[in-house]
Amino acid sequence: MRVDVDGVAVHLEDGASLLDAVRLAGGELPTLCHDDRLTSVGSCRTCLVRSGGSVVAACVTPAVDGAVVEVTAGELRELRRDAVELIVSALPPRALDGDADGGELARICHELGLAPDIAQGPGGRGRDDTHPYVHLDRDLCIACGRCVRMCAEVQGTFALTLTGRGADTVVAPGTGGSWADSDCVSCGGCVDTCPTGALTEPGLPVGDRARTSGRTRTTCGYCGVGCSLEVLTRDGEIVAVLPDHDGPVNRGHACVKGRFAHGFLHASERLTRPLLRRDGLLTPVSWSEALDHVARGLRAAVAAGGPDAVAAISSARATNEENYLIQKFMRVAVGTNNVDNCSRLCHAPSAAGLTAAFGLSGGTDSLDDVEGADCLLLVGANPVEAHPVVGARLLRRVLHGARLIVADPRTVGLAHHADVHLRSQPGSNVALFNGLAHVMLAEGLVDDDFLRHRVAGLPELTALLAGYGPDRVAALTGVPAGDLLEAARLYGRAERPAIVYGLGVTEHLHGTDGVRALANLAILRGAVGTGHGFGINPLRGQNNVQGASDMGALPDLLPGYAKVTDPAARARAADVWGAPVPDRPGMRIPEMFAAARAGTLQALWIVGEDVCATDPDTVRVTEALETCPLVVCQELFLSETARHADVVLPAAAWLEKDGTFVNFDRRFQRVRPALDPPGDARTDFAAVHALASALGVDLGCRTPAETLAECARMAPLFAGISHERLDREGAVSWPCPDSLRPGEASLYRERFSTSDGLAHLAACPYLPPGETPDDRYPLVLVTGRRWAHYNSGNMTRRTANLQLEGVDLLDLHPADAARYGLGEGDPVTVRSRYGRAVLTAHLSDDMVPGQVFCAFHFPSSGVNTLTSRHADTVTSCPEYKVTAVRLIPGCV
Ligand SMILES: Nc1nc2c(c(=O)[nH]1)N[C@H]1C(S)=C(S)[C@@H](COP(=O)(O)OP(=O)(O)OC[C@H]3O[C@@H](n4cnc5c(=O)[nH]c(N)nc54)[C@H](O)[C@@H]3O)O[C@H]1N2
Ligand SMILES: Nc1nc2c(c(=O)[nH]1)N[C@H]1C(S)=C(S)[C@@H](COP(=O)(O)OP(=O)(O)OC[C@H]3O[C@@H](n4cnc5c(=O)[nH]c(N)nc54)[C@H](O)[C@@H]3O)O[C@H]1N2
Ligand code: SF4
Ligand code: SF4
Ligand code: FES
Ligand SMILES: [Mo]
Repeated sequence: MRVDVDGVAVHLEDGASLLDAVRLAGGELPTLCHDDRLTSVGSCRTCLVRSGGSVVAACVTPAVDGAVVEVTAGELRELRRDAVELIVSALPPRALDGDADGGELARICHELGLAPDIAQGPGGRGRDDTHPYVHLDRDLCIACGRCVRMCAEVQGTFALTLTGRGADTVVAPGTGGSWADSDCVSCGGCVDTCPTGALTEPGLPVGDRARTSGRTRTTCGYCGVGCSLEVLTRDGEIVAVLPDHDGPVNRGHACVKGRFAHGFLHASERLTRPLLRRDGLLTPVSWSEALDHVARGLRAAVAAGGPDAVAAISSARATNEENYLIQKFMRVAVGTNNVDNCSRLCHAPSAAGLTAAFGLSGGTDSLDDVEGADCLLLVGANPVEAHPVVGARLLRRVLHGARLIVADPRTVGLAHHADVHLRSQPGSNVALFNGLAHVMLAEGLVDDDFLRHRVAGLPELTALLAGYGPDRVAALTGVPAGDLLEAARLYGRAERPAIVYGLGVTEHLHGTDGVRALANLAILRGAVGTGHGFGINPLRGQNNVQGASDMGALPDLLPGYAKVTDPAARARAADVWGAPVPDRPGMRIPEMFAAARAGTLQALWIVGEDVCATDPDTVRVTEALETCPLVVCQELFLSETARHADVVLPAAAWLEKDGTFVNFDRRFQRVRPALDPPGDARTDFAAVHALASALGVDLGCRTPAETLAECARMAPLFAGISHERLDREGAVSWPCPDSLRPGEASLYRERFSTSDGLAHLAACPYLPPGETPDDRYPLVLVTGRRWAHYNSGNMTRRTANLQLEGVDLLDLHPADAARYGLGEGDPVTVRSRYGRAVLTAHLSDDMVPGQVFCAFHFPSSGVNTLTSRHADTVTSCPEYKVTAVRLIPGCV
C-alpha cells in the first residue's frame, strides 16, 4: 500500500496506521496516549493530521492505499500544540520540572515550543506511595490509559482502571484500595509507559533518567527467560534497571525480580572479604590466606583419597565462562569428573528425556514460535509466577484465541483462562500423558505420515497404551474421563500445538519417564521438527542452568554434551586442554553428599548454590557438610550453606560480571558488568583462576571472551558463537556450528539428532510416586515457587520484595483448614517422615482438598527438611513435588 505524506511516498503493510506512515516518512508526532506495544485508543488528540479532507488522529486512522496525509501544515501544528497545551495546563507546575529529554511529556512540550510555565493546574489530588516499587502522583495523571492497557495487554494482570469523570479521571487499582493491596505484580510496565511521571519508581523521578552516568545492556540473572535489561547507574549505584525494548525475549517487558530486585547488591550482609573457620568461627582473612588454605586442603584430599575425593557443585547462577572454567579446573587441575550443577535438582530429567527422544538436550523450538501456536498444553508449570514474561506472552496468545489446556493439580494463574484444566493427582503424570496418547491414537488424532517416516517405537507404545483407557486413567489420576477426552481432542486437532512444561513434570520419582511420555504427544501429533507446532519446551529455571550444563558442568558430559566415556571426545578435549581427561563419570550431587557422609569425599567446593536450604532432606545435607574435612563456599551472602563451610569466598553478582548466559530456549546472550564488586569480592571467574594459581596450574582462558572461544573450539554445537558476534547480533541460539550462519532456533527440520535420525516414542508404564500418604501422613505436600521470591531467597529477601511476600505460606483448601481448625494467617506445623517446618496458613480455593502447597523461599521455615530422599530413577532429580505430611495447628 502506498501513502503520500507531505509529498513523500511511503509503502506500508496492511493494517498500518497513518502514524506508521508519518514515521516511515521521517516525521514525528506527539502521541501521548499511544505506545507501539498497545492497542491505540485515540483519546488524547495530540497526533492530529489531515487526510481525506478531515482532521484525524493518526494513531487510530488506518492507512489506505493512495491516501494523502498532511502533517506539517501550520494549522495542523497549531491544533496539535493546542491539544497538548490543553492537557498540560491542567497539570501542576511540577509536571514540567524534569529535564526536557527526561520524560516524554517534557520532551514533547519542548519540541512544540511550549514553555514550562503553561502547567498551572491546582493539583491536590494526592499520591499513593504505599507500594515499594510503583508510586502514583495523581496530579500528573492525564488519563491517557497507557498504564491500564500495559497492565492488561502486555502484563496480563488487569490490575488498573481509570476512575472518575471528565477532568478528574485518574488511574487507580481496580480493587479500589491502595496500590500495595492491589493485584499489581510489580512488572514496572505501567511506570515505563507513563508519559508524564504520574507513575514512577521510588528514587527515580522521570526527568532523572537522563542524568545517569552509566548505561549497561545486560541479561537478567534471575530466571531462565533471559530478559534483556538496561542498567542505569550513577556513582557506583544502580539508579534503575529497565527492560530493553529490543530484547529478543522480553521486548520491553520484565518482572519484579529483574526489574526491581537489585537492592541485595548493597545489603549490609553482602560478603566483601574471604572468611576462614578458626576455632569454630568464620573469621575474615585475606584472599591469599584463604586460597592457601583451600589449596592445602585440596592437596591433602587428593593425597588421601585420589582426585575423586574432591568434588565441585558449579552454579547455574554463574556465567557460561565461569562454569566452563570450573569444570576445566576439576578435570584438568584436580583430575576428576566430580562436577555437577543444580540442573540435577531441576530439569536433569528434561535433559535426559529430550536427548533420548530427539537427540539434543534442550527444548525443541523458540518462544517466538509460540506466537504461532493455536493450542497450548501447559504442564506442571506456573509461568505467571516463575517465568512472568513468558507467562504474559502465553496469556496474550490465549487472549488472542489460542486454546489452552493446563495440567496442574493447582489452579495456577493461567488455569483461570484454560479451556480444560486437568487437575491430576501429584505424581500421576505418566498415567495422564499415556491417557492423552491413548485417546489420540484411538481417535486418529495423530500424524500417520510423520509416524511412518520419522519415528521409532510406535508398536511398543501402541501395545502399552491399550492399558490406558480413559476410565483407568481417571482412576489413577483423578482427572474425569470427559476432561481427558476434551484435552486430547483439543491438542490432537490443533494445527500448531505447543507443549510448555515445568518442574511439575520433572521433580518426581519418575520424572524422566514423565518427560518421555509427554514428548510422545508431540511426536504422535507430528508437532516437532515439522514447522507445524512449537514442539515441546521445558521452562528451564535458573538464568543459566541451560548454560551450566552446555558448558559441561556435569559428571558425565564435557562441554557441548560429549560423553566422558567416549575416547574420541576425551581426546578432543585433551587436545584443547593439553591435559588428559578422566574417563570415569563423576558423582552427581546426591552422591557427593553420600560420599561425604561415608567419609570418602574429602573436599567439596560449592559455588553459588545454597544446598543446605534448597536440596531435599537438608538435615542430611548439613550432616554431609559437617563430615567433609574441607567445604569451600563461594557466595554473595552467608547462606545456610556458607554457615557450614570452612572457607567462604565472597563472590560478585550478575550485575557485576562479564560473560554470557544461555536462556531456556537455547539463546546465548551477553552479560556485562554495570558495577564493580564490593570490597574484596571477586567474580567466580577470577576466583577459579586464583585458586588454580594457588595450586600452580594455569587454566589459560585469560578473559571470558577467550574462554567462550576455547569452548567453541571444543564443542561443535557452539562453534559459531563468540562474544564479538553476540555484541553484534544480540542473541544467538545453539546449535550454531558456523559463525557465518544463524543458530537453529527451531530444531530437527531435516532429521532428529538421534543416532538413527528418528524421534523415539517411549513406552513408559505408570509407576506410583515414592511418597504416598498414610494414616500418619494423610496429606500430599507440593512445593514450588511464588512470584516475589527466588529459590533460597538469599537475594530477594534482601530487597523490598520482602514487603510483597514476607513469610512462607502454606496454601490449603478451606475444607482442610476447617478440618484442622486453621484460620487465615495461623501458624501451622507441617511434619513429614523426614522433618518439620513451621509455616503460615493461607486458605485457598486454588487447592484440592487433601493437597497442600508451599514455597521454599525462607530457609528458616525449614521446608526442605520435609522433602524426601526419593529421586528420579534415571537422573537423581529429587521428588520435590510429592511429600506425605500431616498438619498440626500452631508452632509445635
Ligand atoms: N519467582 C520465582 N521465579 C522462579 C524461581 C523462583 O524461585 N521464584 N525459580 C526458578 C527456577 S530455579 C525454576 S526451575 C523455575 C520453575 O518454574 P516452574 O516449573 O513453573 O515451578 P514450580 O512452581 O516449582 O512448579 C510448577 C508446577 O508444577 C505443579 N505440579 C506439582 N506436581 C505436579 C504433577 O504431578 N503433575 C503436574 N502436571 N503438575 C504438578 C505445581 O502445582 C506447580 O504449579 O522457576 C524459576 N523462576
Ligand atoms: N522444596 C523444593 N526445593 C527446591 C525446589 C522445589 O521446587 N521445591 N526446586 C529446586 C530447584 S529447581 C533449584 S534450581 C534449586 C535452586 O537452589 P539454589 O541454586 O540453591 O538457589 P538460589 O537461591 O538460586 O541460589 C543459590 C545461591 O547462589 C548465590 N549466588 C547468586 N549469584 C551468584 C554468583 O554469581 N556467584 C556465586 N558464587 N553465588 C551466587 C545466592 O546468594 C544463593 O545463595 O532449588 C531446588 N529446591
Ligand atoms: S507494575 Fe505491572 S502489574 Fe503493577 S500495575 Fe503496573 S503494569 Fe500492572
Ligand atoms: S522474567 Fe526472568 S529473566 Fe525476565 S526479568 Fe523476570 S526474572 Fe529476569
Ligand atoms: S496518540 Fe493519537 S490520539 Fe493519543
Ligand atoms: Mo530450577
